[in-house]
Amino acid sequence: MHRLGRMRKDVFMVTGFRYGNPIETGAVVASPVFTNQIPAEWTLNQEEGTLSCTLKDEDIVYGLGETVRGINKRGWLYISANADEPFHLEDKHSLYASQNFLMISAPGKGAYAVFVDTPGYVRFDVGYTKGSELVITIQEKSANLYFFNADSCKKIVHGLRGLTGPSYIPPKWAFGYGQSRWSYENEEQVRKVVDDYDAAGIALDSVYLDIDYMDNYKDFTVDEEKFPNFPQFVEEMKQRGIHLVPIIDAGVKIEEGYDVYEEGVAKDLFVKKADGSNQIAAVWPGKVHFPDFLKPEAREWFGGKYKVLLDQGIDGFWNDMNEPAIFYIQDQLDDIFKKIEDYKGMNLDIKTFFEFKSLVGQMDRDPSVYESFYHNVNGEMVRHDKVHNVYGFNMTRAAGEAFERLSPDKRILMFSRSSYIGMHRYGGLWEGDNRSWWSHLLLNLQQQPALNMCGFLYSGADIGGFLADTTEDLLMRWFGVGLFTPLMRNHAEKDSRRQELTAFEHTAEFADLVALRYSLLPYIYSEFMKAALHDEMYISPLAFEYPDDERAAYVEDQVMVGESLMIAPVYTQNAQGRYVYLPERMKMLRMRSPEDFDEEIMEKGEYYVSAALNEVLVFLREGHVLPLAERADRSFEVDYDNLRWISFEGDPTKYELYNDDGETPIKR
Ligand code: MIG
Repeated sequence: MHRLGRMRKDVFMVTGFRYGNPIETGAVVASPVFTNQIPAEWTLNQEEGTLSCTLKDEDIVYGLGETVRGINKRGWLYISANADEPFHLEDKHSLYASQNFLMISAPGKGAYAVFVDTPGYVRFDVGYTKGSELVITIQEKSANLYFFNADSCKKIVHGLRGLTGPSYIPPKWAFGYGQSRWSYENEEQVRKVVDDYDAAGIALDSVYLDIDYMDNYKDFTVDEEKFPNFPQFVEEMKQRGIHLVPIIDAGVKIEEGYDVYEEGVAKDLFVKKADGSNQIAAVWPGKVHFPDFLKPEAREWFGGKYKVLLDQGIDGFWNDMNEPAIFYIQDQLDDIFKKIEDYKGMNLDIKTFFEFKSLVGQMDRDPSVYESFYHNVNGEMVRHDKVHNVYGFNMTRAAGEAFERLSPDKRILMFSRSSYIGMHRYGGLWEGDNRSWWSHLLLNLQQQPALNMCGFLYSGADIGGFLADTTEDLLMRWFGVGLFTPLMRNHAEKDSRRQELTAFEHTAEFADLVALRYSLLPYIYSEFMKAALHDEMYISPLAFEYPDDERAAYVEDQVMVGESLMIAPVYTQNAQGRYVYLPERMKMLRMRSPEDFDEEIMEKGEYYVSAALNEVLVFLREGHVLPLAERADRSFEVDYDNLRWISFEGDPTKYELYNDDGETPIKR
């Protein structure tokens, strides 16, 4: 057991091309060579703002981070325009994030890739208009274009990380199981969650506080009626080994006497309208101002505010609503009220009825409001839509930079909803408001490798689904993925059925599955840390490990986890098992708990494999090992001195087991 140094080989096969006059995003930390040439595979039409290439039939397009559809992105139009989008449906073009990196590769061939670094909107037509054409349209006709070329996808991923910097590393406790709900309303309710988990023997490391912990949705406040002595309550939880993780929203409530509002106004740190006044928008608390996170002074100031909660014992946060999500802006609302007047007394007919209805009905999540406010970028007023996709990144950067000052000796958990490449240095992300749908279990699996490519190693989706009522079988099957995502959090919406593991019939089976997570922790943490320290991936597509295997290249429902494992979750309701492709000889582990699993050696090939509801399918590669710890109730109790090694002709003494105190920040 030892600590790893950072083995940074600055061998990224990248060339830069400055197209137009791009606004810097802060994504890139290295200084690659800029040339005035576009690589042969690509065509840049500077007048049109398009970058295109031809796709061969066998080409696979990887990347684009948190987007809809499969691991292979071919056949759809993806638009980088960060959106508060609670319907993660196949027909959507945008979700919360912009990760403008994609990579093209065919089985047995090398790979080439591009990172389109621009804070504005970008369209990725990946064979959507014409099957054999990839056309990237850059709205602002300006971007730093970074081109990669290598003999493997893995090398390009390594290169992208070299360019954009190392991935965020959370504290070790953030790899434990977390329970969340919108919202646990007060001390009693939080205490009850922990009591219930303890009584049921289900391991737990964290409980999340959603917006209702705040005093009237004011950032960096705590409602004193619900939490009369917050520091003491945080301490009580800490004594029980539980971390409380409060949410922070992007909007700052407009209220006289509220220090964050008053300071932001006094120091001139909010976004502006064209006339230079602070823009008035609305979210949970009603009217808010949005901090201008693109301004370094605003980042420093807002980041400093996390101290209010750090000082009360908090050591983790999640940043929400930072696309930014907006209910309405004041000018738009005034305009709507005016227009409503015009409809008074009218015979609302086929045309006017629907116009009238949409006046209010389509007020929120209206992207045109992004054209009505301004940032200060190096002294220049820049309209929001031109820098839209880096807003959430900079909110999280504000926090990450502040933690380096405020908590130099202790890692702080941070993950965000909105993101852009570069944010991966400051925090992880969760995949937003998914649903209790079987298709979203699969989507969770498919988003993980794409996020890993872009540097977002610490990530995961709301296990069991956020919106809609979950079912016990869906929640249990979700562990087939959730057991392996670095962020393992069960989160659900206010009005949905209770989704705590203690709310269901088969609590003991859930307890066993969570126990399995804790016994896998030495492996998960080792593999995550190696990926973070060496600029590699923790979860990857099969094709990255088996580049010559034509069958593996098109597998959409199995992924590699670390160096030893392949996972194949069951993601359809009422299934008794599933088909699995083994790209090599493997040892199948059908796992029910840390102590209870079957092992079976299987040759390379296609199989139908049965899996009961409480069984997770894990495949151990030949020549590899898997360490398993004994059960633990909290991550800090995991005993590294008593590991049991499952081996498939591997050598445990050769396995690079990584461990550390889980807390000290890692300097890279
Ligand atoms: O749009 O804070 O994605 O996790 O529970 C709802 C309430 C606002 C969205 C987040 C979700 C969170 C919820 N928030």
